[in-house]
Amino acid sequence: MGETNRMILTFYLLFATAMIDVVLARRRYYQLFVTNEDIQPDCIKLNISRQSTVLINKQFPGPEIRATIGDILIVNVYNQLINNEDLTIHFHGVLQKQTPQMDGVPYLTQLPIKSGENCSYVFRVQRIGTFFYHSHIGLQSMTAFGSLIFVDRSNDKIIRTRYNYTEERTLLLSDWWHNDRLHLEQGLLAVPFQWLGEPSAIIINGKTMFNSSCETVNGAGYSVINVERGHRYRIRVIGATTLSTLVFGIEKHKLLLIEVDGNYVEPLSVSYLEIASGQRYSFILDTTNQPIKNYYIQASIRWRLVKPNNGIAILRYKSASLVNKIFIANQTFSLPKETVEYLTNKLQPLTNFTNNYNGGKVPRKSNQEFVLAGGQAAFNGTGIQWVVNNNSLMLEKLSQPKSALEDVYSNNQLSFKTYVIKKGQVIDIILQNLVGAGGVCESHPWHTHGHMFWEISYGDGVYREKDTHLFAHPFLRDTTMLYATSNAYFQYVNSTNHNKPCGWKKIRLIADNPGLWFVHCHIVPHMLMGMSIVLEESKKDIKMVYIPKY
Ligand SMILES: [Cu+2]
Repeated sequence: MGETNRMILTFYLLFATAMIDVVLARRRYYQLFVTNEDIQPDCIKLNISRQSTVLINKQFPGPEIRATIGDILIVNVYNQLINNEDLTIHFHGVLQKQTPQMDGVPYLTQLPIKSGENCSYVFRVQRIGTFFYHSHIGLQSMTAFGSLIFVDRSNDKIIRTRYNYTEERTLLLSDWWHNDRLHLEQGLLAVPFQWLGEPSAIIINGKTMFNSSCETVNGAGYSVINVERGHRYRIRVIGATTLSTLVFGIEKHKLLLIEVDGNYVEPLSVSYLEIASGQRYSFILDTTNQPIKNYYIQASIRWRLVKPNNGIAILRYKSASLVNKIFIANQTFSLPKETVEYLTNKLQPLTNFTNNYNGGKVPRKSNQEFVLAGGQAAFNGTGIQWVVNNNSLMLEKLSQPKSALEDVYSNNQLSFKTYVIKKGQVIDIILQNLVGAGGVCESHPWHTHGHMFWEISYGDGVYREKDTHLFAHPFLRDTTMLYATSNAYFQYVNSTNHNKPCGWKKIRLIADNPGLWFVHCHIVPHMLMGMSIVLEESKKDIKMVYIPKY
């Protein structure tokens, strides 16, 4: 057989194998109806119209989506919003290999779903772990989100056996404002912009009580997590906040941390978690030696000056008396203050775990390195914006007739700057934290679409290559906190470091996923005000595989 013929045959065989694979894979269908609803998640009835709150299937949080590795996931999304609002759904942490068009970023990977229209997101489930889906338009994700759990029989059995847990629970943490969401959104995009202010409440699984003027007996206004003494539980915690970075703890309980952003790590016993927007964790909760009672579950804001302290849920042991405790906001057990570099360099990947990305190996060197310096800048005509390398990228204002992904695919010029990375290369990105317009440093949770990355180094002030000290055991995640390391946010104004850069973090990734990938601060107002860039990866190798729905 000639070389060419053999290549053609190989191609067809590969193609045929892929097709059989797609045909045989199990399909899992979900329908998401997105509507405007009036809700009072923190028990406070307001004298304003809350019709602009966006819910999925009239639930808060939205329904859980759960699938197994290898499944084809089909999520049909119906935009039934009033006010002519656009919609897209992003599957946070899903790498979308070969399906970059399913990433749900408006004008970048798709045109928004218009009011009255619908769209099917179809992709293959490629990795296990804790994820979530959320709207990627405006501030809709304040309430339009839900958990996304991917499992795999053999790997989950290993984990389940190792930690001997029987059941799972999921906690979604979010924040809530006593203002109209659309009004807040318009303020952020106005010239000059109007900041949305601090949230009124921290919400756990769709509930809390703003203050103790609500019903306090039996914890009627709080989410209740039911457990039984003598068991071990896997608790998945999802940071679905719009703005807030939270510390999270359970009264009188230790948390055995086992998963970070969809990657298993060597277990670490902690007394609390810090969860920024976009981050996820799993921990094991052991109820063996605890008195049968009701316990506080608490989430509190850190890294902001004003901190509503009302993020409460209840861990209720089976047979615990319903009236043995009156839960009152602001009187819960105390969680630690701000901790710089909370888990940085303190975890390592779970060893001998077959499902590890890149065989569990961290590339020892990079081929390309660039700095993303995030801060604020004032522009003529638009006033102060959030920027990366002095450029403010606001995707929703692009309003182009085609998605950028389609443009790149057809070799058209893009209307915005991208960061080009090449196939197979190892890329180092330095996230440099710059002082904001008010002279203060803030913390920013940076998220990469299409990629996980290793955190490999960090430091104070301005990044200098000679300051790089590679971590011994880098672990993978997809959302990392860029801390205000020179001085905490709340001390900065009075410090001698005033107006100096606030620290940096270096991350490493492998360019193994051709596409256009959004990289941004996951604080939604910062993202909307431009704190984002686009990775243009291996343009010539971009594939947009359309998987049949049936
Ligand atoms: Cu930010």
